[in-house]
Amino acid sequence: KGFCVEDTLSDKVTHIIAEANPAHELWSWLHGQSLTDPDSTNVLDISWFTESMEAGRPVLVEAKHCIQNFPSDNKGACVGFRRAASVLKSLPKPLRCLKDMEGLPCLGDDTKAIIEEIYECGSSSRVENILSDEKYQTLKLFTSVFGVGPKTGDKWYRRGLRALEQVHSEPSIQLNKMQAAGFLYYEDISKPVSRAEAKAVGCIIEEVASCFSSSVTITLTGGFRRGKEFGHDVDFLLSIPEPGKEDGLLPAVIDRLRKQGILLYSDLQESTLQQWKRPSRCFDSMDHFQKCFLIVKLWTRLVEGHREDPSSRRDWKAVRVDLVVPPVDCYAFALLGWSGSTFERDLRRFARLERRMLLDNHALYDKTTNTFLQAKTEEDIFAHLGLDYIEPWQRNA
Ligand code: DCT
Ligand code: MG
Repeated sequence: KGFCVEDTLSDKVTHIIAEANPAHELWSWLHGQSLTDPDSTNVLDISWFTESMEAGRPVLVEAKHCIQNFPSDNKGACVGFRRAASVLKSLPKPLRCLKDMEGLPCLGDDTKAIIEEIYECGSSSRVENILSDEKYQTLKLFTSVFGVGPKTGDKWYRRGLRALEQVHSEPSIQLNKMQAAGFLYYEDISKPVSRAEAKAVGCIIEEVASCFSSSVTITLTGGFRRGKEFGHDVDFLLSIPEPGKEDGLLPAVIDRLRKQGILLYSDLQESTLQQWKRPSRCFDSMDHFQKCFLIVKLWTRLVEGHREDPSSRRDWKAVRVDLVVPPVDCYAFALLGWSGSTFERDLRRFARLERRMLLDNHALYDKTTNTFLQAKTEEDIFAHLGLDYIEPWQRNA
């Protein structure tokens, strides 16, 4: 949403999940690297998680976090703090006193000063200043609307607008269709979606998709597949075994949801797979599958464990839903990509740097043999990469 500075990690660095029994290969690779930041002469201190590994502690450490916290003078305070926060989050238990900071990697002087202040005064003045900064607050508010990115948020801020009501009542502002839906259903879609709600949405999508073809399968992806209990939306992959038959699926799903009176917003994006393959296939962080971004009306009575709330004005909730339809030969790659989180990006980097392979949401290409490697399952992809399989719940970065 624009508050995150894009990762500028060294290309030398990849993702590792170190548990009691880690992915040893990644681990050894990490050790074999010269962990020097390209922008400075600092050398990353990995002694802290080496110790954890050697002690065989079941510490879920993401080496990425440690590396991201690698101090560097010119990457800005934002990245430094984000990295420090990641290290703190990856600790098996919270810091109890200042002494617990000792030996932790990548906590720079600025971060340490903030932690010290929090221990001494209960809060950090620097953090409080940012949180109460008007521009920060306004951009956070504006970009919380579906369809509003940092650029639009900043434009509205520079025009002197500070509240959503002001934007809404400003006659010169033309909201696009997405932003209009974002405002209309703001209250609902800014609330987290629960797993029970995701399940109820899954039943609806399954039912409407099966009207198109009984062979459609739907798979819950995104954060829920990684075991999260709440998300900001619900992501599904839809798949049809017969190649070529997927084209009409999403229009049919959208049409049926509309006829049922539960389609509040839809944005269908046709597949650009064919055009993009010509004249040459390139590897891309965007995918080219047919997909749609929806807001659906979910009747609360359909949600398992739902209790009637007499004070509630409505018996439904607007929920954001993303549906993606990859062709069957891309299914495993799409599943890996859409299961997130940033794990996929690190896996791509590992593939490229360590295996001379290119990975994206569509395919895996081996540059050494100049061949596309087929995969029916995510396990096949990990096997091609020579890695132990990493379960979705272990991919929460
Ligand atoms: N993704 C992708 N290509 C896109 C959009 C998303 O590969 N064009 C991946 C990244 C994560 C995953 O799909 C789902 O996206 P989100 O719903 O944004 O992330 P999430 O992990 O499901 O987060 P949340 O729980 O908040 O929904
Ligand atoms: Mg999601």
